[in-house]
Amino acid sequence: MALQTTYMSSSGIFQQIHPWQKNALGAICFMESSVGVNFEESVEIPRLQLHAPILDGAEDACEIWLNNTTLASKPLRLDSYGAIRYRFNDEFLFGRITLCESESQQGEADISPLQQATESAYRQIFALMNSLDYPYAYRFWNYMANINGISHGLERYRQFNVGRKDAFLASGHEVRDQLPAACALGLVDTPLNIAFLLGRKAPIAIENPRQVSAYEYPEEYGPSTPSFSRATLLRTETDDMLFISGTASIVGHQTLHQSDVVAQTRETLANLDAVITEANRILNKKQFNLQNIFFRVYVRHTADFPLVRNEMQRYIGGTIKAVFVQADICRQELLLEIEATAGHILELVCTQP
Ligand code: 3EB
Repeated sequence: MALQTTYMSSSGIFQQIHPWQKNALGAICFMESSVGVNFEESVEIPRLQLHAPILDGAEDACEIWLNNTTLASKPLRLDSYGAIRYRFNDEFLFGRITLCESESQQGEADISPLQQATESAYRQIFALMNSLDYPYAYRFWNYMANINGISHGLERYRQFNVGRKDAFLASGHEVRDQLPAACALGLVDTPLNIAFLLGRKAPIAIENPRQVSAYEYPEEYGPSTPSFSRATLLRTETDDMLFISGTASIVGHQTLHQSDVVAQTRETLANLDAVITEANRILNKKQFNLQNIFFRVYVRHTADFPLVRNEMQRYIGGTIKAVFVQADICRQELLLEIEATAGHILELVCTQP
């Protein structure tokens, strides 16, 4: 068994000495408020701590990435590199980097702080990949403040795209058909926060036949195209893991169903279905479907949450495995974005000690 992911509450994480902790590569935690939570690094796993309301009532939700091969082999190691904290073994590395936008000001004055911070963050990540010999990035999670805001004559998401692309180009990673999966969301009042998953086995990059590849978007979406693929598929000896990028109501390169959150939900699910079908075609078996993948749903307007959930329920049927959080989406007209992981999802790891 290679990678596994699970969800638990942060109180579960902070309870001491859970056996799963020694297999945890890292965590991405969403929480409404930080009050009452002990943020001390009592748990030695790299953790992205994101301020975002959970829409189904929970106080917080942490996605934990586990590597269970380590049960039988060497323990995971924790280390840092520049502003990166990471945990790793011989197969996988999970890292996170947090940069304030004012921290990287040495550059030219006409380059925005967000663009500079983004380029700096990605350059550090690529340098780490080089120095530790993890040649492949499977997945990036990107969170920034005020993603639709405009400064320096450019929307902030587009500034992010310029900084990211420049770092990809500088390090030789801007290769079509070999880009990692990703998502990019806006949160209230956050520094630039990036988590990533690296490895030593090449993934297969997957595109969506219904969509223009993001790295080929026309210039109307900004001066630099977004450096990501629609999904990455990781085949190991024991199983296959699918990392699906943030997916939205985009067909071709155009946003569809402005102001209609139900129709956007349906279109997004059709896109997810198309990506899954593409993965199954490459695997030559019906491995993945909408019922056996785990979703994280980012909803722009809190009030839309019941409409999104109902439409997902209607479209997919059965029990859907999803966490819903409030976040801003990278195009002003987009009302939701859904990312997904398929492979080995643990239903529950956390039990009372
Ligand atoms: C889109 O399809 C919607 O910039 O990393 C989705 C996933 C989106 C990842 C990124 C952006 C990103 O263009 C937005």
